[in-house]
Amino acid sequence: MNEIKFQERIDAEKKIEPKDWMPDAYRKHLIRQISQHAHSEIIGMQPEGNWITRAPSLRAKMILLAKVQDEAGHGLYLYSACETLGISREELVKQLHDGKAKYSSIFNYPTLSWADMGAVGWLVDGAAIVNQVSLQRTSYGPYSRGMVKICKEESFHQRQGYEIMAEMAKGTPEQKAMAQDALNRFWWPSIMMFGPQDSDSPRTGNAMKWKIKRQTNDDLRQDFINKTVGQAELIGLTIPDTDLKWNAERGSYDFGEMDWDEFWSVVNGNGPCNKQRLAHHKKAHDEGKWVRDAAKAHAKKQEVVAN
Ligand code: BYC
Repeated sequence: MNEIKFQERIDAEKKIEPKDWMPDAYRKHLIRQISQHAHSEIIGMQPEGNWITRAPSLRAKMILLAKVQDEAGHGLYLYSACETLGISREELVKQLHDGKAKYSSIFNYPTLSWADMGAVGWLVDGAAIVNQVSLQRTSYGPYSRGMVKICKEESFHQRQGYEIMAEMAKGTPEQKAMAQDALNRFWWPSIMMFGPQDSDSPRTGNAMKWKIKRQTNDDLRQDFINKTVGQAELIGLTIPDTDLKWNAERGSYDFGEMDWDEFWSVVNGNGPCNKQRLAHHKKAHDEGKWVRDAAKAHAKKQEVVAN
């Protein structure tokens, strides 16, 4: 009975709130997805943090710093949204460290040049926006509201990345070559961010039924490609896909086959930087223990004073 009423609410486009009844599988599905999303934001600070000290101007450095801080904020909104489902932050971090929780495959690729800051902002944030604009309409209230705030900041992130690429593309031949090289390395991993093809996506069925996801992985990937091809053309860069071609009948670009072996290898912990990313997170977490202890002691003291 509960289950039928729950589905009726979803079908009527009503949001599910933390105290509402929900099937256990819905709760678990959300904890998995929202925590993966939160971990992505936090681990995603590493490839960009790598370039803060080497930004080519004070302006570029301030913008990059602000962007990386925004990612931390997004992680915190998402951890908070996830905690409303009855799991603690400690447990979520433990799941990440134990390899039980995933984060986006894209952050396991290295950032080798300043142009990569452009590619990350333009393509990675660009892909994230396409996914997250769709998730603004997700059925779980706290996740949906978090997405609204996050999307506003992501559009600034995407533009700062595109600005870097546009500047480099019209710079010296060496700068243009760096921009093209960054696009070559980040293109395929960026379109893999949308996950496996619908036919290989075990989670999509329930996610669509419960309106957690509003569009499938393939639909979102296609939207992103359609939006991005023209942006590359405008700044004179070439998308590294010889099969990319406008299909007038579909009103969409046809594109080449992704390397799914590479995708699953990165998802399963064997990408170029998986071990390094996790080791860095563990180290930072251990080094921050004194801050958590101090905050807890302070909260306890306030409680004693209040009583
Ligand atoms: N990477 O059935 P599927 C940012 C896993 S950060 C890793 O399609 P689902 C930014 C998937 O988890 C924002 N794993 O699953 C930060 C599942 O494994 P489990 C990044 C992936 O959930 C700093 C299995 O494969 N955005 O913007 O329906 C700087 C089967 O997949 C991936 C998010 O995190 C992947 N790419 O759909 C710059 C988005 N793809 O859990 C920028 C939030 C699939 O069953 N997440 N897997 O063991 C989502 O929207 C969805 O979870 C996905 C996958 C579309 C990723």
